[in-house]
Amino acid sequence: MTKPLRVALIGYGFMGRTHSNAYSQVNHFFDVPYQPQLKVICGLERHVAEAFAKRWGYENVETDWHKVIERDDVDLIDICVPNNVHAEIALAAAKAGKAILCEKPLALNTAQAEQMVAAVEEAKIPNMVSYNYRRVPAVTLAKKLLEEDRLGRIFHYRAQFLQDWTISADVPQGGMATWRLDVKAAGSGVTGDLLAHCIDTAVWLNGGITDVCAMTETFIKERKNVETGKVEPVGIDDACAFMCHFANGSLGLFESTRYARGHKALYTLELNGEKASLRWDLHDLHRLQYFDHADDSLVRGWRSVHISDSDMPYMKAWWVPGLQIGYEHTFIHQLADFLDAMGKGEAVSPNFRDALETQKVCDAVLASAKSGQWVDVR
Ligand code: SOE
Repeated sequence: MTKPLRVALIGYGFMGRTHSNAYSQVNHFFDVPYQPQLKVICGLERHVAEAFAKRWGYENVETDWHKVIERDDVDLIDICVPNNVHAEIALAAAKAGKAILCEKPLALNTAQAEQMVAAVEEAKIPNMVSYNYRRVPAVTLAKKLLEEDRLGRIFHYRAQFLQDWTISADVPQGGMATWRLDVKAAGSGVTGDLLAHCIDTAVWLNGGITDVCAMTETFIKERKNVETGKVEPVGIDDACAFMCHFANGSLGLFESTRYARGHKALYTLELNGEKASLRWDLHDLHRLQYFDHADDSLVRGWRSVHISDSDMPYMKAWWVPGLQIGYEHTFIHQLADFLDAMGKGEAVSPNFRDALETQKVCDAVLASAKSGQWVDVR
């Protein structure tokens, strides 16, 4: 028996679409205890929200998120708006006792994230943050291999997230499509937007990060702001690289940029252990590269494991062996796990508290880039 879960989605951009798709699909593929009901879509522009409601099947349209929180026909608030509004909405939703799914990064900074964690924990409401790449089956498989200690002692963790969409100085900042370039809306540049994904996955796979040493660069110093119409200084980091220590003694190297011509969303990660190594690449997301030193030396080499058989994480729910899935499925997996945990009254990961750890690393990275010193992650 599934119970209805009345959903209010705040934000009708790119993430609003990925989440809406997940609500529509989850019960077709997963036996979860809830059936999402698309109750309300909320966005600033009524005509856009109305078109979105029509396309995805939302019953109601609101333009003021405060009204959404006040509604008693809503159980879950899904926050898909720019980062600077996450905290305000989450605090109000927690006060109203609603479950919350929040897009990443959780907040603009650690202080805000701490307040948000306190609010959801005090209200005892189900909460989750959308670090979706954990739920790529190949990445979940990497976690399983690490839990089985197949890699042995870990020496190195390496991750990159490379894009190239802001190279032109004509790309503006601010507004619906380019708020990620406006420091007031985003909080930071690639550190909060892209490295946050890498950090979330890294901490999940390899444990906590203790200290960091970073550099950032803003290649284009001024851009037109869509909202004010004026050319304004750019406050975000266009690129960031950092090295770090993990609590398990391994060394980490992370790099992210929106200036890597030719790379659109190239998230790669690699772990090198005493017994084995593994490597994953978002452009080939259904494969996990695996090297096992215990293999017969005559045929030893990197294996490219195609993740499609039903014994692979999440794959039992999908098609038949050999047929792969993609990016949008990670949001469906995330929702399935959230609903499942909610039904059992259990916490899901990454929840607000997990995302606070990522926020702390991001803050330490930005502080280190500013000071030029190693910074402890507090
Ligand atoms: C930015 O371009 C972006 O859309 C991020 O905001 C997402 O989190 C990332 O998954 C893809 O790139």
